[in-house]
Amino acid sequence: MAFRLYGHMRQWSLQNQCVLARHFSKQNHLFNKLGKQFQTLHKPFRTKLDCSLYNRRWTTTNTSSQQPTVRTQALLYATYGSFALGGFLLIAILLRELKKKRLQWRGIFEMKVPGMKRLGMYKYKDVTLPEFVVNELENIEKFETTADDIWVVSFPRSGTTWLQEIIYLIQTNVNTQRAQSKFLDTRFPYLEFMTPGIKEIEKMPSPRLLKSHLPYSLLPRSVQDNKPKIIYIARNPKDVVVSYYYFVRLLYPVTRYDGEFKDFFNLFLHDKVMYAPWWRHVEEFWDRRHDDNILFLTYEDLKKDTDGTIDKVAKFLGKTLTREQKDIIINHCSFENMKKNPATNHFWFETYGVADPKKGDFMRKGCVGDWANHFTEEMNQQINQMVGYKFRNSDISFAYRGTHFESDNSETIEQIAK
Ligand code: PPS
Repeated sequence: MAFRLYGHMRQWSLQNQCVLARHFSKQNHLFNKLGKQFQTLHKPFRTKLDCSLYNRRWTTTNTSSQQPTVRTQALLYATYGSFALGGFLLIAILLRELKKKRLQWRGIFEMKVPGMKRLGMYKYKDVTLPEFVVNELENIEKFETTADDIWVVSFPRSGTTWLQEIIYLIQTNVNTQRAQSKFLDTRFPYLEFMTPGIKEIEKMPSPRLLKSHLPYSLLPRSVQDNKPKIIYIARNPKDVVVSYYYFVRLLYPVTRYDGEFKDFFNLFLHDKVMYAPWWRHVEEFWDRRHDDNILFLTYEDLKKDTDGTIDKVAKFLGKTLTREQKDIIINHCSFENMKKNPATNHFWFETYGVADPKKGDFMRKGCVGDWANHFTEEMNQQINQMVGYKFRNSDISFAYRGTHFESDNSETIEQIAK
């Protein structure tokens, strides 16, 4: 486009101006008409617009001395504009390519995730990571954790928030007032997220409470050396994928994802959702469940036996709770209470434009087995096969309805959903 315009200019100076003027005259026939109307309608105004395209007739008969200047100027501006635009585009493309190459040297590869229109997704060490995590990878690797730190780690949508609130209360001598006075994300920050950011987290006093969705293999190197306490929470993959689907849609302003459930299900199955593969995430912690600094929990156990699971967590943290304290925790951390508590329900997502309130809530249903309302028989078989295959050498099992059982192939979805 820019070259064509420049060509027109060269033509202008070399050939008869009238030839070009005739060319414009044809193209601007409509402009001429409009110009005439404009002249009659806005006569007093016209004198001010001496250089306007509207108050000239671009015809072969017009030989006004100003005519070529106006046209030349217009063409010049258009040329400069095109060059500038082209230049910016070129620089943007070059910078993008450069960033891509730099990431590739570090083993980070950009991915195409169908439906994820806004959020950039990458593969690093076979893990799917969103752009905001990739930007922090170097700082994450270098982050110094201490033996006093307490971590909650999970694959997204596995009950992290629930467990975080329980741990916060256990650690603060069940101070519910303090818990209600600040957002959970401030009290118990998400390591790899932009806010508050690693620099701020580093300044927090010990013992720090930290949340991460990273698999064990991508946690900071210091985790292996300093062995902080890590409480891992896993959830059955069927409920994870349903909860995750609604979550990614909720974050529409960030993800621009509005695909159907079956499409998201396929992304999950093909390890294309953030922090996937799910099975590897779980396996890495399951294999370390006997380590002194690791406690492995499940969402389904926390749901079925909240009391007993709180005891386990307290014991792991070296705390003893009275019956009364436990009751306060159970009540404060019930689904209904956490859903209406602004410090835990992530309503700030909406305030900061991260979530689209029309698409639902962060705290959705909080139950075991909602997958049966979304899965087809085929999906159910696919997940069962995936779990069976990936964990073929493992003794792990998942509860899909609140009780553990090895396989639910024998029951139909309708039976399970009841
Ligand atoms: S996130 O975004 O990854 O941190 O989400 P996460 O907190 O891991 O998981 C969100 C799901 O946990 C449910 N939840 C609860 N269930 C029962 N009781 C309580 N108190 C509770 N708090 C959170 C939440 O509703 C999400 O599950 P779904 O199935 O979508 O409702």
